[in-house]
Amino acid sequence: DAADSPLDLTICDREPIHIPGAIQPHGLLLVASIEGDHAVVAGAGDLETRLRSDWLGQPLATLIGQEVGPLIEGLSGGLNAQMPQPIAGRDERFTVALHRSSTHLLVELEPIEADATTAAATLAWLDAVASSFERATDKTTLCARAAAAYRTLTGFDRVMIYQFLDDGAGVVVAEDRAPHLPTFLNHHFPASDIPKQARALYVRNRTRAIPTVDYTPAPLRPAGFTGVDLSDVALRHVSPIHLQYLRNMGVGASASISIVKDGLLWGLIACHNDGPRQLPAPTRSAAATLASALARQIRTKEEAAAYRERLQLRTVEDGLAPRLGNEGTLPQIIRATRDELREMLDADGLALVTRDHVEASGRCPPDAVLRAIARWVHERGNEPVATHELPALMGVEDDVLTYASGMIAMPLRQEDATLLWLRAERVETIEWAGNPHKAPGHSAGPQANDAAALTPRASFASYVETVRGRARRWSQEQVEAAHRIRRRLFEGRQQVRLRSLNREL
Ligand code: BLA
Repeated sequence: DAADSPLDLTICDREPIHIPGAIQPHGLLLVASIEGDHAVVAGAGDLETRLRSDWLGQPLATLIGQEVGPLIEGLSGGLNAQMPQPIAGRDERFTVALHRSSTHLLVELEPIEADATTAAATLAWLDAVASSFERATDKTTLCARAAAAYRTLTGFDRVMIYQFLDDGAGVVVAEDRAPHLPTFLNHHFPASDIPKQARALYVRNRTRAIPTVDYTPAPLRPAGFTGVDLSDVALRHVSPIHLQYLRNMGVGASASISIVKDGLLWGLIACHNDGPRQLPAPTRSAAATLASALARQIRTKEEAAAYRERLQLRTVEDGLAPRLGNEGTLPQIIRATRDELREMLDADGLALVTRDHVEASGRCPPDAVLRAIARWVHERGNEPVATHELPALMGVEDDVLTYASGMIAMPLRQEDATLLWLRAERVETIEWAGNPHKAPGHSAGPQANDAAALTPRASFASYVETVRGRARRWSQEQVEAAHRIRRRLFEGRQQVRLRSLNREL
């Protein structure tokens, strides 16, 4: 069964989606020369009926009624300009966007509805929503507000805030949807659903609109222009694999707005509609602006939470400090502070392993296992270790480390000892939208042996995966606090040594 066999998902990463040689046919594309009067040398879409029959070879200004010279002067690439005024076609009005590829000027015409909301009204609304983002007390509230706001702005049936995880997979952290739709809240999606090059494009262009998943692509013509780089073109024809994916999901139109935090793609605002639905250029601009405000507020909320946690940890540390510097042996000091040390980092167990002693508190594996862990830390270079999946890191059965699936290890070199904070296994259930392990398959059609005949998975029904050998993650603040504890213990020991040295002298 091809669908069960592992397959090379890098094939998805290699699809050259920036040069599809065609556009989505709801708009028009003009390809003009960079030089001279910017004569139009190619195009795509129904230009004859919707713009004018003799478009080919015309100077750009004749077709779009405005000079572009001043805009492109001195530019060597990377131009993305939305012209301020729409232009008239035969029976409709178009917004005009200008891009510059390495070889040509690319001019996109997108139909705009007559009753489009005024810019002023949109601005006022954006302002109000942005301040409601600011007032949100935490990230969860913020994302819930964002989902609702984007549903209002776009009018789509379902809006999800989709956050990428470390491994490129992602999870829906907030959702606002029409009542008849099933929920994807908290569902995970594998990394291969949004391949690498697509993610790179979504950093470069902050919105992606697919007004209908059932369309006939409009090829670039005349022939010979199919290799033009359409990276910046909003009308860029969509990967057939992704169109099939959306159809399999039962989605009629899709739009995504990138959430870019500190230059990295943090997530997407993923919008679905049952039937076809446009996301016109002015709305896309508003959506992108709001996404910048959202990204900033996500960062603010994360920083505030980290600050609160740091403050709380510092308070506990300050209370402990005098006792960490006490007279006595290291095991004596740990015995006197072990409960506070353990609770401080929200650990299940705490252990000090010295050459001839194990001092354990809370839920810990047997002494022999604690010794083995300490030995492993030592052999690894005797550096601090923080992990939420120790079995995988040590290459040991999950069952051996049930009480030590998570660990922060602090070697105390001067004392030839290791201090361990441990967290017990928390069997994780991850709800996937469809089974990720048989995710994409090869089509059973005539091209079944062709690598290009990759198909997205057919089912998005909930699939619950059980993951073993993991504990709750340590926060950055907790790991830093463990480092500070180590330093205080070390300084405390130094004081003790100095004092006893002084006494001897
Ligand atoms: C693009 N895949 C996308 C996009 C999303 C997803 C949001 C951006 C385009 C859009 O807005 O529709 C996936 N959609 C999701 C996810 C959610 C969602 C995760 O709503 C969850 C809420 N896709 C596959 C496989 C391949 C693949 C196997 O499943 C490759 C072989 C490809 N996905 C693929 C490609 C694109 C894409 C190529 C880029 C489409 C483009 O911009 O042209």
